[in-house]
Amino acid sequence: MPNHLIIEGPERGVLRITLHRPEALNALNTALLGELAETLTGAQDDNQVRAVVITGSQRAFAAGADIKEMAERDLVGILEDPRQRHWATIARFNKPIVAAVNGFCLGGGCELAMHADILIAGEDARFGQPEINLGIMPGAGGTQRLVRAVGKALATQMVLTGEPISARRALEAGLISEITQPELTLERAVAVAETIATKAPLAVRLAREALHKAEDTDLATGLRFERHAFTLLAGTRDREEGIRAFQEKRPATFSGH
Ligand code: DAK
Repeated sequence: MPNHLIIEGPERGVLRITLHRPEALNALNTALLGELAETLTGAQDDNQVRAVVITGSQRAFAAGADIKEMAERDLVGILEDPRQRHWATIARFNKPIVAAVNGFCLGGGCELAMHADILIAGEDARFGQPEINLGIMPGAGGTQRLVRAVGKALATQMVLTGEPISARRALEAGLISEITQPELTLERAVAVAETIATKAPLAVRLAREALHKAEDTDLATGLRFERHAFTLLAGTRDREEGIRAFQEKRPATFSGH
């Protein structure tokens, strides 16, 4: 049983994971990250889970890595840090993640949010990479994913000054896709995840992989991947079902085959 997460569902194809370390603004200690990695590993093998929502509290999505825990690690401790393995597991998760972000979303918290496929934030959310204030730098993808999400100019300003940006700025820059009233963020994220959960799982999986390719390959390679993935889907029963349902003017029921 996880101690630092609240797990609900899956309901209507959506598993909800709430980060729950209120005493530390959901700072990501090793135990929490391990529980998250384990939960996602289980969700990957569970056909009932078609999408995941990760959220925190109204006050904080997560205020970063646990600084108190980090203080105890020397260079060798960091080299052998089990958190790296947990981050790698989270990054490999192969179903869509929607992040519902309110309040502080800082450091490792911002990096975790950037592992999501879709970010929805309350108007009070603050995104930042304040590691520089501690004499360190982002270590879970913050320099790489942030540049891809908001562009080099804003990412550089955020990483080198440590100053956070507002949800409005994050929306303009492309880090998040929607802003909501803070009390509606989770509801909206769940609704988006439920919509995705009604789609053909194999199409979702391959479309997601193709979208990821756009971030780390050249255009020709990405287009080739898209073409192969598109062709693969021609062999699925869900494609037949989707097209037949359209012709018969009824909603499609996808099976994942
Ligand atoms: N770690 C541990 N405890 C934290 C915390 C954190 N990141 N953030 C907040 N807390 C704790 C506070 O210590 C306080 O607990 P008590 O002292 O009362 O016991 C409680 O949460 C409430 O915080 P505050 O009293 O400070 O609340 P305020 O509203 O006044 O301020 C704040 C909120 C978010 C502005 C402030 O707490 C703050 O600046 N927090 C630190 C934010 C930060 O610097 N985050 C970056 C951490 S470094 C890596 C992967 C990832 C990383 C590195 C390597 N590898 C895989 C290699 C990531 C690094 C980081 O994220």
